[in-house]
Amino acid sequence: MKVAVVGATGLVGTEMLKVLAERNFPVTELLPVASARSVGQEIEFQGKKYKVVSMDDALAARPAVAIFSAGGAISLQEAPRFAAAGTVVIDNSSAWRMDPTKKLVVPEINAHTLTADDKIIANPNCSTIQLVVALNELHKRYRATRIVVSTYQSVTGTGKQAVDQMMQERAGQTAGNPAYPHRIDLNVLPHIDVFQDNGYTKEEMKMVLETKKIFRDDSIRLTATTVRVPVIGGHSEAVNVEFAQEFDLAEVRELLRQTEGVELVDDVKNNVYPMPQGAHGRDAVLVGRLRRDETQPKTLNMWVVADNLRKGAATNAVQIAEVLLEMGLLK
Ligand code: 2RA
Repeated sequence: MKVAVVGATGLVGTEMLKVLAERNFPVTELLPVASARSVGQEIEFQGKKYKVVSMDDALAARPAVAIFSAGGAISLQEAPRFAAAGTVVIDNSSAWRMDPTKKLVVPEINAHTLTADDKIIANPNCSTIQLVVALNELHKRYRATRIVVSTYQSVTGTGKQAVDQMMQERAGQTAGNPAYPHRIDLNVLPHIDVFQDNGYTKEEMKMVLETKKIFRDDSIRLTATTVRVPVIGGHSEAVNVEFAQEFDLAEVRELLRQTEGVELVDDVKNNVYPMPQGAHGRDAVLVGRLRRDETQPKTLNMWVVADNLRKGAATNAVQIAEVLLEMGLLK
């Protein structure tokens, strides 16, 4: 199967290639697409060398599926061209996520809604994916009514420029080409993406809007504070969730053990809890620090960690492609 990866040389694109290979997705011909300056650059995939190609050359090759991670502007311009040519596009940018005609898919939750009509499919934001995977079975059983999330997001969510800034600062240098308006090493920034008129950032509003769309429940009240921290390996989230129904903590644990994509990591007596270093390079969403919110009934606190480049982006996108393949929707 011809597969295009648009943004193939970025942090997420590189992870997409890794995940496609790891999961033995049936790629017979890879079309790595990147910016004009990268065309001709060689990359290796499954022991074969491929040259980076232009967007037009990838389009002309008529791939069965194109996985995009190249920013919203490129997705808005190019995804419809691929779709019109018969390619199914899975897009990791925010361009299509809130489009009412496009599906926003986390396979463990709503892959069953996919049909042959879905030619552009949106991959949710990384911080949303790990939240809804962790909440999925709990929401079905107790119905989440209000969610308060504080995130601690890895610099890898911004990209290579941010990782370079952190490492240069860590080495005692002044960052040559900083990604952030402030120092990130030994610091935290309560600022991810741009500020909106309501005082929230776009990252925070993504969690609000995407969670409602994925759970198909506009009544869920969610408020978020998203924070950049000098970490690699994954995003962490402190989640306070109020349910419509009272819960039993032992049952919550069992439901989490049964939740697809979740790994319960919760034994505080032995200092066992989720951490980015435990999530790095893996696809599981780690959940721990389970405890009641003792200030009000029907409310649970938990700590959720996942590798934002993997389940938060690349693996979720490849899992969508796998579902499409299983459903016979990729030609
Ligand atoms: C971030 N979730 O962490 C956003 C996009 N990857 O920067």
